[in-house]
Amino acid sequence: MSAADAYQLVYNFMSLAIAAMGASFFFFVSARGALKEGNRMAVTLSAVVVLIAFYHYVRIFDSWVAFGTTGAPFNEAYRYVDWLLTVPLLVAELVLVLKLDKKLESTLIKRNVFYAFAMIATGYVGEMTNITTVDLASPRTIWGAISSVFFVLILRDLFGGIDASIKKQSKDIQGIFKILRVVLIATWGVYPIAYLLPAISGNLGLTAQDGLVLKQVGYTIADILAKPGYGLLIWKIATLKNGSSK
Ligand code: RET
Repeated sequence: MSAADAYQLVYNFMSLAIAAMGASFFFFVSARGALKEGNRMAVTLSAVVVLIAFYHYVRIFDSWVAFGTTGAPFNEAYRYVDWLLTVPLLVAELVLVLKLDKKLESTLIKRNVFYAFAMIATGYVGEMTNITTVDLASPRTIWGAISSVFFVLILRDLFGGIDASIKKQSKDIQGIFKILRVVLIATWGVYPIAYLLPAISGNLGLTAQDGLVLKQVGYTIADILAKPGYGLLIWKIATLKNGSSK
């Protein structure tokens, strides 16, 4: 891929992300009004998440354009600040639609907000180191591994919460929870893989530039699926719960 094509590909995905975040914000804001009070909060959080992401993608896009035109360093920190704010909210919205007992709900939210902060902060330290070869002792690998421990703890807790909730649900809702479980793994799992790409590009027969491009495209697609996409599933669950007594 030429440098110009690579630049354009990332540019187009970032532009798509701005559109997806902005459009889904309007959707979530209008859709929440049709829900009963008790089901509304999760969808409100989706709206907050995509608004935060909309802002950050505007900044990310600007930073990419500056990088492409003046060679100024691309500011990856926007992504990490975005995740620092949105991942705890995404965790909270999932826990809210599980409708667990209040004590378990509050424990799960508090614990996972902490795990999310720790996952992103340690990942950021690793992200700031740039390597283009596999080195198990490199700071990127070590911080990435520490971050992954928190990642596994979050997934374990959320899956445990879904399991505790799913038995009490109607068949329709059970089906969506199953989809949500797959979406959670399939989208959140992209982030650590994208993080690794610059380091393993050489082993995959790719150039360092390919590694960086795939990382940016990977993070961007994952963000579109994990924020608006996931928010739509949460909205669907809230809508179905709205019509049932459970
Ligand atoms: C990092 C560093 C390397 C190890 C792991 C990571 C995980 C990141 C995740 C981010 C999720 C972000 C979401 C954003 C949506 O708004 C930090 C890349 C495990 C899971 C869901």
